[in-house]
Amino acid sequence: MRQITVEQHLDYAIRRDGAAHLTLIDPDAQAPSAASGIAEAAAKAGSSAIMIGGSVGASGDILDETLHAIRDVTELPTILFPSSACGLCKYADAVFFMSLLNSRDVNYLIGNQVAGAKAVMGYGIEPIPMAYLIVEPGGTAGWVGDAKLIPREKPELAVAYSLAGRFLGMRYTYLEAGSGASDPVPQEMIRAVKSAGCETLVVGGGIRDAETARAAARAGADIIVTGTAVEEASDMQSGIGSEIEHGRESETETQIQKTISKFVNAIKR
Ligand code: 1GP
Repeated sequence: MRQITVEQHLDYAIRRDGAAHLTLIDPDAQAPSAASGIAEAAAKAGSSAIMIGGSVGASGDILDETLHAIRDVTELPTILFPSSACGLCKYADAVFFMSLLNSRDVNYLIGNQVAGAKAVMGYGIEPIPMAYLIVEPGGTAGWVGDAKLIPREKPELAVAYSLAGRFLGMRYTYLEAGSGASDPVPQEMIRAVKSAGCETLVVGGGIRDAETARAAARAGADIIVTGTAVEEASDMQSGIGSEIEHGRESETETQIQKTISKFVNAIKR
């Protein structure tokens, strides 16, 4: 039993370091054994929690098995990042209980939340209320969520959505450019949303290097999410691993860890 909530754990990390890093694992992107390697490296590198989710295929057995594999190797909190009620899992600690406020589809605004609320209660998962906003280019999440993408040059629209979320009781705002986005969320937009009083601002999508992560944190992001960069490091690591077989596993292990460490260190105050 945790002594503090996951939200308190994240608040503490943000207060201590200026910003926190979350490692995103898409259960559909690798085998559970590889996911556990990423989680272990994330813990060693100083990531504050593991986010688990994906736009398609992140549900059922593979989700359960990925959660088990992660929990076997680390005590870092696990936070679900579901694209629908199917992305819920009783083995997680918390869930970003989010509404995609700029969706045109009622299912992403409130339908899935209604479908999943009883499960969240029954499983005893901590819900963290979040306004989820998808910004251009938006990627798969934008397409699946039928988002009316926030134009990159319109920070005032992101501010209006974030304020609306806050007034509805959402303590978190997530500015999402889409996984693997060619352009991350603009700094000006991050600055505007944070200056307007957003309590906890999460930024992700297309953050591939330490400089971009640092710039987002300096602009006002409280939490930086990276998925693709870590996945690529993991793929590279398994490539190296299969070439050299056994023996240098601990050396190759550091590929993922190094990648995550760069983000963690870059965003520290
Ligand atoms: C996607 O914001 C996250 O929901 C992470 O994006 O995969 O581009 O790091 P990346």
